[in-house]
This record gives sequence, C-alpha cells and structure tokens, in this order.
Amino acid sequence: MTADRFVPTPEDRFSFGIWTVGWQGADVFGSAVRPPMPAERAVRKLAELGAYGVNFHDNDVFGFAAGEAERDERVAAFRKALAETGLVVTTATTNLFSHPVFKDGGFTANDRDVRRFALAKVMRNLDLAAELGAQTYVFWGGRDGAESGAAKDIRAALDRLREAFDILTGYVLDQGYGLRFAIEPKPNEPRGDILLPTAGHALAFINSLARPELVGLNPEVGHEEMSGLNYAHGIAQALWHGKLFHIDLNGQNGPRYDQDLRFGAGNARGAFWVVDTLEAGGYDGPVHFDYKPPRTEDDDGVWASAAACMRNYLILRAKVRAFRADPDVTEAVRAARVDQLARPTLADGESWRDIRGFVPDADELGRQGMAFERLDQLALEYLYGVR
Ligand SMILES: [Mn+2]
Repeated sequence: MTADRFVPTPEDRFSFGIWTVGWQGADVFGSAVRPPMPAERAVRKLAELGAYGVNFHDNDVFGFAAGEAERDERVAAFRKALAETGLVVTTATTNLFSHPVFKDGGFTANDRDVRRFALAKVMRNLDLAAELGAQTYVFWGGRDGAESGAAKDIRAALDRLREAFDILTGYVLDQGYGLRFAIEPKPNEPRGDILLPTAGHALAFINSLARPELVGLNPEVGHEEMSGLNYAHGIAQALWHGKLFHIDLNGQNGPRYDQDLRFGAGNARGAFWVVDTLEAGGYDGPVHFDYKPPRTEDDDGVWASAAACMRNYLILRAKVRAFRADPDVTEAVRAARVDQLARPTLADGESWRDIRGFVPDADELGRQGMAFERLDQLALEYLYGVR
C-alpha cells in the first residue's frame, strides 16, 4: 500500500475564511440551504482536515447587533477552539457589506456618517485581529461602487478611499500593531461596478497612499478571471512590486458571476500555473482559500469541498514540481529561449547610442520558431496525468 501523498499538514500553511465553510447558501434566487455554523465549529473541523489557519470577518464570529456580553462570549468560544486545535489566525477582515447601512458602500458611501461608522467598525476589529495574532488585514470593498453614472463621483470616492486607508494605517501605527493591509480587487458583484476592479487598478491606487509600504494586494483567482485576466500573471506582477501580501485561491469558469468554486475546479490549467508561480518563490503568506461550497451540498459536502481545495493544491504542486524537474522540460525551456529574457537588453556600459542603429537579420529572426507549443504540451501532459 502506498501512502497518500496528498494529505495536508500544518506545514503546508493552508488557511480558510470562516465564511467559506460557514456559507449557508443564500443567493439572489434562493434562501439558505444549510444551518448557521458557529466559528468555533469551523475551526475544529478545519483543524481535523489538516488546515493551518483561519481568516475571519468580525461578523463571522459575532452578529452585527451583538451586545458587549454576547460579543465577548462568541469571541471566547472562537479563542477556545483556536487554542485547543492550534489553528492560527493568519488574517482578518471587516464585514462592510451585509447590513443595509452599507448598501452604498463603507469607505465611499455618499453619506458621511456611514463612512465614519465603517472606519469605527474596522478599527474595532483591527484591535481583535491584533489580539488574535493576525499578520494581514484584508479590505474587500464589495459595496464600494455604483450601478449608475451620476450617483457616484468616482474621483471623490477615490479621495475618500485614500483617506480611509491613510486613517487606518495611521491607526495601526499609533496602536503599535504589526498588521499590514491587503486590498482585494473585484470587478463587479454585488455592485454593478466596484472601485479598484483589478489587481492593476489597486496597485496604482496604493502608490497614492500616505504609507504605501503598509498596503499590498490580496488577489482572488475568481475575481481576476471574472475580468478575463490571467491570475498567475497578476500575482507574478504583484510579487514583482513586492505587493503580494495575501492570496485568495478558488475556482472560476471565465467571465460570469463570482462562482467561488473549490480551488482546482473551474480553470484547471490556470490553477496549474498559479501553483507554478507560487512555487517559484517570493510569497510567504498563508495558502488561503476563499471559496463557497455550492448550495447543492449538505454538511458532508461542505467538508468534502474544503478538503478538496487543499488536496487539489497538493496534487497540482506535485505535478508542477515533476514538470520543473523533468529534463525534457529543461531542454524545452532552453529551446524556447526563456532564459534569454533574464539577460538585460543592453550590455554593461552600453546606452541607447549603442543600439540606435542596430539592424539584425530580421527575416532570419522572423523565420525562427519559438518552440512554445512543445513546452506547453509538456505542461498539459503533466496536468492530464500522462507524464
Ligand atoms: Mn469570489
């Protein structure tokens, strides 16, 4: 009997949002299909499955309307489960989207009192996040957007968004918290159009902040693919900027509603290159899943899908490692001249003057194939399981 190679361990640093397995399945067309899941139950079950950590919204642990006593009781139950299982709180975030008060957004609501309340709600949960040892604090401004043109002054909204980040980075510094912020882009849903719709928009926005060093990205597979973008390229660019602070792995089938499938479902080929990009190094955060067990599933199905996120990552990791270690791949990479791209276009000491008049044999260069197909086929054959 061979040992199962795809069993997760805490060393793999897999983490889940409490809201993922806790999703009750209510959607636009139907009500909840599963009972509420207390945060402490999610923690215990995820620990059994081999997870390392969790991420939570304030209201995953206690309700929006909870009084102080109820809040303390809920947080105590969450803490107890963490202590008993050894699961780590890697990350936290704020629910600035469920309650009707946030129907026009949190940081960019037209109503100033809503914005002030949103900031207060974040600060309160930053205190808890720091207490529980979180390293990263995620911002998903799902309601920060619009359905119509004149209702939202986008430039003023970006001013308020910048103001919010500047206030909150100031807050964590004043409080001495070691937290860094990660912006999660999404193009639409629940708003018709959401601000900072892609990783690229968010990267540019970060440069306008007072403390850009404290703010990075939390790109989600499905959110980038909803825009038809290449997630592996997105996280590679975030790494290149030193801005990949967190990742949200899940599955998506192209531009359509946010499917939040388990990781490895949906765009499987894209998932292979996501794991390859992460295996290449530079990301040291948790391998975090933000998916939703489909509403067809009962409690058993919830845990089957959570386990499958981790299992699919480990399967893809084994395939990626085998692909990269294969001498045929090494040869194909060389034939594709991939290594040549690492060489600067100008030699040491050269300037534009040295190449201003450069004329290669363009016809000969044009005749040479790039041999990319052979290389890509090798990757697909690993993915399809025939190599
Ligand atoms: Mn999503």
